[in-house]
Amino acid sequence: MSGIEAWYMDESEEDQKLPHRLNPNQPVSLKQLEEIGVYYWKLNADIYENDPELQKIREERGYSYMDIITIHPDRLPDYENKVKMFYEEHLHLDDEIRYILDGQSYFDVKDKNDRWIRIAVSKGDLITLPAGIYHRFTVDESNYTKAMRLFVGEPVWKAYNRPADDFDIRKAYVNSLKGS
Ligand code: KMT
Repeated sequence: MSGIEAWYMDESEEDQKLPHRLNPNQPVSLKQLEEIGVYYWKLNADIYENDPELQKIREERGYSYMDIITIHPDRLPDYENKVKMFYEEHLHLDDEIRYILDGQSYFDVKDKNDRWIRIAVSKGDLITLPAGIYHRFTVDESNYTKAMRLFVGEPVWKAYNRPADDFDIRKAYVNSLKGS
């Protein structure tokens, strides 16, 4: 498949790890994601340790830092609490850049009208979320994702839970959507 799949979420309070599709499904295209500043590349995760394509993206975009996180009950201390924490609606002062090396999970982002879009990511997906966008993350029922975390310079992981509307980065992000 070329590309990731995204859809508008239902409002149900069911388990966050479920797909939460509307019925009928309401798909969201890559173009719609780009309009809110979300970008995507498909890479070959089998060769991530020595991949010229990944290297090129990192050089062009200045992604000098990287580490690898394995999100799995046996690999991540305090797993269930972390899974809950990642699912709080929040923003960061910098772009969030994740390259999925194995497994699958969901990134949820808010659209211009404050509706949740769910983005299903799996092995080979590199996704960037812009600084200032409200978003959250969850594993699916497989409870397993291995991801490379990329960053421009020294990483700053701090998350600001909503409401964070007064941050300059939030205002700049909202402004960037105007007219599009
Ligand atoms: C983080 O910073 O650890 C996360 O964003 C969790 C999801 S990484 C696939």
